[in-house]
Amino acid sequence: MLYYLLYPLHTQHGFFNVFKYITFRTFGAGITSVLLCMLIGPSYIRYLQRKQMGQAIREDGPKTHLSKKGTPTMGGGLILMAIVIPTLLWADLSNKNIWISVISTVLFGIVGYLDDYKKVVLKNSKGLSGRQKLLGQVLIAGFTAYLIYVTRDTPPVLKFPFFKEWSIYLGVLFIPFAAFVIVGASNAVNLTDGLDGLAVGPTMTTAATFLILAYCAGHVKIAEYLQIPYVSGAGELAVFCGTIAAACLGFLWFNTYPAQVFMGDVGSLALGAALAIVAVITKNEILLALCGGVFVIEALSVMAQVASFKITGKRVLRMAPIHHHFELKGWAEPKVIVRFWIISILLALVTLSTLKLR
Ligand code: 57M
Repeated sequence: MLYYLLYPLHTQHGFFNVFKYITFRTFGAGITSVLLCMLIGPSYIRYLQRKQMGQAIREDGPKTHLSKKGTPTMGGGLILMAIVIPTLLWADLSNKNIWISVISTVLFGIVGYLDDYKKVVLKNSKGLSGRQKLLGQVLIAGFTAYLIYVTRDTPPVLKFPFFKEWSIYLGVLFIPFAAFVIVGASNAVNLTDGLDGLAVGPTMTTAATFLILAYCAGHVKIAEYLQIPYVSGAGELAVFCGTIAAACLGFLWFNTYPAQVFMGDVGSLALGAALAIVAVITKNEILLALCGGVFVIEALSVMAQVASFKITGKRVLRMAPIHHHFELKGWAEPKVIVRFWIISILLALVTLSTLKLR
């Protein structure tokens, strides 16, 4: 919005010319996100406490988690506010990628909210059934993938890092593939959100990495120089990624150990979807799996545990997802969290290195 209101003034006052630059608007949006979290956070948490939005803790989890009972959840509402408001304020609203990303992220947040509401307010510990949740995610992801497919101006191909000539032409199969990536990422972040700040860290590093990837993909000269696909209009997603990273940074102020608030499914489902949508639009689905490697490992640990238990009756881990396995090995919660963050930072650096190693 500010782009429309203030950029035209540059003819009278040269300063407003700065609103033309995506970099300036990305920083502006990011700072707005963090400020929103800091300013609204305390009252939002008090609101959740007043409304008794306390987390119920499962008995079969690590015993150290029992002390977390009653921690307010659904803090993801704060994250979504700190993503949507600054994006609408600072991004170029004529950009289709912005609308597809924001609307789909909010819709995923609504699915998560319904699950949280059923669990926390209606005291139905199961929340939405797995089938209901998955159906909602698949429908939203399928519609999002369809929109990206019909509005794209690049061929529907799967690109590979390191091998610039490699690509797989997907055609209309792009739609189910993209939907799978979005639903998979959403659930992977959801599974990862099981320790204080554990999901927020990798989301921040992934969003910051995709801020750079989106900016490069949307810049003709940089895309040509790096020999990556040029995706017109993708650069504006740097503003959106900036708000995701900044909103997570602001939320971490309250979610860091010992957490004053959990994000809830309203946050985790939305954040996973948001990252995946940016990856799909910028043709970086494989880099999403690399950069979001912690999310992938968490999801694979659950699949391995459930498969092994079903086939052999034995567990491969002391408990899945893998962050609980390390807790049961005796690692203190902050140690597990920070070590997973370190891995995410290393994966983000490797992801960025693929821009040159082609
Ligand atoms: C999402 N939710 C956390 C919080 C957060 C198939 C199976 C692997 C499913 C999985 C599951 O239920 N996953 C749901 C993870 C929960 O966090 C809430 O959920 C939101 C995110 N969706 O925002 O509202 C608990 O996580 C802890 N937490 C923190 N700090 C945070 O900042 O400490 C969350 C955020 C919270 C809190 O204790 O209550 C969760 O873990 O449920 N199930 C599991 O992950 C369970 N694993 C399991 O059953 N493993 C089995 C088989 C099925 C694989 C096995 O290993 O044999 C574990 N989770 C729990 N108890 N709570 C272990 C049992």
